[in-house]
Amino acid sequence: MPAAKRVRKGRFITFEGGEGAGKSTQVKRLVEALAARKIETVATREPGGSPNAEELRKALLAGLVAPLGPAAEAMIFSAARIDHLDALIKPALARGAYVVCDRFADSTRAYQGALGKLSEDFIDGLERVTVGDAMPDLTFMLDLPAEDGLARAGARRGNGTVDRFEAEKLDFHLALRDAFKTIAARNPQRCVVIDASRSADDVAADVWRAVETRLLGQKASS
Ligand code: Z5A
Repeated sequence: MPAAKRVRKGRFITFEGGEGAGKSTQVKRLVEALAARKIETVATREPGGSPNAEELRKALLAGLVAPLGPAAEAMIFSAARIDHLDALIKPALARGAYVVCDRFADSTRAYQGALGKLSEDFIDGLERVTVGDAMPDLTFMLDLPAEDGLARAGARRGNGTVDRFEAEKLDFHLALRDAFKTIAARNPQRCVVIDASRSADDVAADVWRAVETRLLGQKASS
C-alpha cells in the first residue's frame, strides 16, 4: 500500500543557534511580520510548547536529566518534542497556520548529538521516530561568535542564575557553533545561515527576505 500522504497546509519555520544568538527576538519579529500579512501564525519553543513538554523543560533546564548522560537527555528532549508536535505543531500546520518555533530537532543533533558525542545513527534514528516527515520547511541558523552570544545572554540575565546549558564552558559553545554550521551545510534546501552579529533590524530583514522567497511565493504543499 502506498504511504499515507503528508497533510501540511501550513508552513513550519524554526530558529536555531547558540546561546544569545537572538532566536527569541527574531521569532517575535517574524510573527509580527506574518501577522501584518494576515497569516495565522503560532509562536512556540523547545523544549516546551505544550503543557506536558513545558514540565519536561523544567527538569531538563534544571539539569535533572544530565547525570543520565547525553543519550537519555536526547530521549527526554525527544519525548517533549513528540508531545509538542501532537498537541500543537501538527494541528496548527493541518489547519493552514504558520508555526514559528524557537529551537527544534537540530538542537538535539547539535547539543546532545555533536557535543554529547552520540553517533549519527543514534540521532538519525531518534529524529526519524520522533519527527518523521514533520521536519521544518525552513530553518534559520543564527550565527555569531560564541563569546558575543554569551555576552548578550549574560547582560540580559544580570544576577539571575544560569541553567544547565548556560553553565557550560566557552569551548562547548565554540564547538556548538561549528555543529550548527555543519547541520546547515548538510541541509542547504532547508537551512539559511544568517549573520546574527548585526542589528536585530538587519537580521529581521534577511529573515523576511528568505521567507518571502522560499515560502510566501510558493503554494503550500501536501
Ligand atoms: N536544548 C538542547 O540541549 N537540546 C534540544 O533538543 C533543545 C534545546 C530543543 C534552552 O534554553 C536550552 O535547551 C538551550 C539548548 C537546550 N540551551 N542553552 N543555552 P532557552 O530556551 O532558555 O535559551 P536559548 O534557546 O539558548 O535562548 P536564549 O539564551 O534565550 O537566547 P536567544 O533566544 O537566542 O536570544 P534573545 O533572547 O533573542 O536575545 C538575547 C539578548 O540579546 C536579549 O537581551 C536581546 O535583546 C539581545 N539581542 C537580540 N538580538 C540582538 C542583536 N541583533 N543585537 C544585539 N542584541 C541582541
